[in-house]
Amino acid sequence: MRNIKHEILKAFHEHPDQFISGEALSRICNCSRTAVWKHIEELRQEGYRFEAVRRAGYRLLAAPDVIKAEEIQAGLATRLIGRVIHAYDDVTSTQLLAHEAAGKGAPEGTIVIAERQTAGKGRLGRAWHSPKGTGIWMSLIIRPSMPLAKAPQLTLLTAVSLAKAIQATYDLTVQIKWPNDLLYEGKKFCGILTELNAESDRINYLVIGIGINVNTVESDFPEELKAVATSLRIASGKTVKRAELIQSFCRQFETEYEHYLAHGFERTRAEWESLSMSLGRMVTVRTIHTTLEGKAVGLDPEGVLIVQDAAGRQHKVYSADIDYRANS
Ligand code: BT5
Repeated sequence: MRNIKHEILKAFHEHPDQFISGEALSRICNCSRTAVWKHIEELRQEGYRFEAVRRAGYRLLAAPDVIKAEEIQAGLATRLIGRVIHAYDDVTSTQLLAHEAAGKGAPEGTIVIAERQTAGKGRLGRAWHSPKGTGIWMSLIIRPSMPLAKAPQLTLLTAVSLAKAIQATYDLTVQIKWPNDLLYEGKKFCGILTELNAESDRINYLVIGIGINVNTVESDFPEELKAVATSLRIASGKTVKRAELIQSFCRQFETEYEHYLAHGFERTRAEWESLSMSLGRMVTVRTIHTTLEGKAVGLDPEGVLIVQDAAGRQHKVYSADIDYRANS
C-alpha cells in the first residue's frame, strides 16, 4: 500500500532544513495538493512541527520522538534490516508478536517494536522493565541458514552492532558483559534476548529481542533497578531521538550480519573481545546446575566463553550468568 505520509517524511529527510513546495510534494507523492495538505495536518497532529511559508512551501522543523515505522524508515537505506516494521503502542512482549509474525512468514529483517511492554521478558523467565516512551523495546526476525549450535554467535553479533551504533551516536565508551548485557560504568542499560525456532538441527528463524534504556531518567526506574541500571541519557547527558538510534543499529547490524554470513564469525569474535569487559577478569559463573570460579580468558572460534579455573583447567561456558569477583 502506498503511504503518502511516509513519502512526505522521506522527502523532508532527503532535504533537511529546506522548504519544499506543495506542488513539489504533490508531484513526489503523486497526489493532489489538497491531499498533501491533509497529510501534513495529520503529521502535525502526531507531533511533527512544520513551518509553512507562502510560495516557499513547507519546512520540517522537528519530528516527535515517536516509534513509528515511517519515522524509522525515512532515510534508512538498508537492504534487509528494518524494511518491514510493525510498530505498536502497547504490547505484552514484542518477542511474542515477533514469533507470531515469523510463524506467518514475516521476511528476514522484520522488526516488531512497541512504545511500552506490559510483560517484557528477560532471560530465564526474568522480567524486563519497559515503561512508555523512554526506551527501545524491539524484536528482530532473522532467518540465517545454519546449524543450531551457532545461534549464540548472533547474540554476540547483536551486542557488537549495538555497541558500535551507540558509540557512533553518543561518543560514549560502552562495554559488553558476557553474553548479553551492555553496560556503562558497570550499570546495565541494554539487554538482549535471543530466542529461536528450529527443526532438527536447522534454524527456522531467530527472534532477537533488544531492550535499551534511551531517554530514561533516574526516577523512571523502580527501586530494585536504581542501583544496577542506567540509561544512555543518564550516561551521556544527551537526549536522542530513538528512531535515530534504531536506524544506526539497523545499518550496523546489516553490515556485521552480511559480513558474518559471507566470511564467518572471526571478525565479530575479535570485535566482541575488544569491546568486552569480561575478559581477563575473575568471574563466578552460575548455570542452573553448577557454579564455577575462574578467569574469563576469551572466546573460542565458535564464540563459546572460556573460563580457566585455579588449577589451570579451561572450561567452556555456553549459557550462564556471570558475576565479577572483587579486585579483578
Ligand atoms: C535481558 O535479560 O537482559 C534481556 C532483555 C531483553 C528485553 C527485550 S525488550 C524487547 C524484547 N521483548 C521482550 O519481551 N524482551 C526483549 P536478563 O539478562 O535476564 O536480564 C534481566 C534482568 O535485568 C532483570 O532481572 C533485572 O535485574 C534487570 N532489568 C530489568 N529491566 C531492566 C531495565 N529496563 N534496565 C536495566 N536492567 C533491567
